Amino acid sequence: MTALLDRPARTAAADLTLRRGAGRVLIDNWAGTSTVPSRTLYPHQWSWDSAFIAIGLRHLSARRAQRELESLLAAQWGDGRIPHIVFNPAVPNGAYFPSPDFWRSSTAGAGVGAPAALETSGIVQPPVHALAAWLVHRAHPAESRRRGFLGRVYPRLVAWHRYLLDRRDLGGGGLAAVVHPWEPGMDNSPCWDGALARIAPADRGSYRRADLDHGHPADRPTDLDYGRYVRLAVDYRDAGYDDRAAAHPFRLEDPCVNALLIASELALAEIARCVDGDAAAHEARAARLTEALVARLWDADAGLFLARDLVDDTFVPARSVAGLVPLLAPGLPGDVVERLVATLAGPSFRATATDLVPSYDLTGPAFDPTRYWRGPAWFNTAWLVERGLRTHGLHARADRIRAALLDTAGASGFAEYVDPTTGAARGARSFSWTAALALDLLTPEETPR
Ligand code: 2M8
Repeated sequence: MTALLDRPARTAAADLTLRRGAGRVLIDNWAGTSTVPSRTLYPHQWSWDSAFIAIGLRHLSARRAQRELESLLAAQWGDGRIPHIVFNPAVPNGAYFPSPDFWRSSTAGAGVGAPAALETSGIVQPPVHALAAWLVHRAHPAESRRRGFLGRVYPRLVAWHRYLLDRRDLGGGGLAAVVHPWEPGMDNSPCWDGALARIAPADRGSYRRADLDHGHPADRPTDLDYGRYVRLAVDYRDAGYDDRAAAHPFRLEDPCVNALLIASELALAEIARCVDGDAAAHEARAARLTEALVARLWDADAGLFLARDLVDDTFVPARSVAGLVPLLAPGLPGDVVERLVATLAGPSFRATATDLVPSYDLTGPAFDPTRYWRGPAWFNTAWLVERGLRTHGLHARADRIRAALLDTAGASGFAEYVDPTTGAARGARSFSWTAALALDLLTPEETPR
């Protein structure tokens, strides 16, 4: 019998303890208008973290969940981009690198509409925000209507998607591209190794890493990779963060980013129905994106979606959890769904000891159970795969991931990520999205997820 079937059923008492613990993490990490991912490692506001956090916060306080998203959207640039970090001016410069004086958004990004009154990074993260806004609304529609929440966020979310589909369709095939490994959120994934190898690293003496003050060097990206991250960010900044001018020597289409865009376009369709927007246009866009995703990123031999490197127009062979996230798209062809489910249940992605989904192929040549996004299991991707399985009515499989996520979130002290082969906690503890997404899965929804 497999570990999947052996997992003991959760008790009401265990759920209550977990709910209290998750709530405590979110309260402790609240910084006044938004939530930090971690008090130690990430002391500012991160874009896709805030979206996941709002999805959990909605069960504690609808008002606070709305503010989480509103504070992020207040940092939106004139060209529609939502920056991946919004800096808290009260936090000392050296607490996180790259810091505001590195990105210089208010001056370097002025030409493309960076806000003048606050500092942000210049790159983006995956578009989970419209999905989060819709879920936040649905938790408390009356409170949402009273505050005019959807009416205020809708135009900003539309502008955000327009940025991704206009300025970032760098391959011309109707998908959004990422231009830095931090953009897809899976920073150190083996998926970026080939494309990063072409980038000359910045001089090691030109910056100081702050992540190693809190994170273990064996878990975090190497110095060589960090140098390349810095080089890409400096060159983008020096091109004024203008996608029409930047060379973008690192440019790829990522399946997770585009799957989230599809899910968020469908959420925008729901929001549009509440605010007199054009729901049909959002649905049509989601359908076109789904077609493009399958046409450009599906690889039947690999059994999952792959990233496409736009520099040489080739598939990236590395198999990562990003390739399973398109389960979120309800319009996927049936045979694609079947293959994804088989891949998920096979030796590459079924970590039998934990039932969690590793970030990278367990049997792949670059697998490392502890190093950042090169194998560890993360809770946000487990939540996305769980939701994707439910999208296709695969509730029994989703239930297993749900139980694994809840058990491991609690046992690991709401770790940032875990070793998928043992469940051992890695990275930061009391990590916000781990707490938020556990809280979300503890709370039944009125309609199936
Ligand atoms: C990690 O990324 C940051 C850079 O954005 C870092 O390594 O310093 C990633 O796990 C990313 O997905 C996440 O949003 C961020 C904050 O939790 O940390």
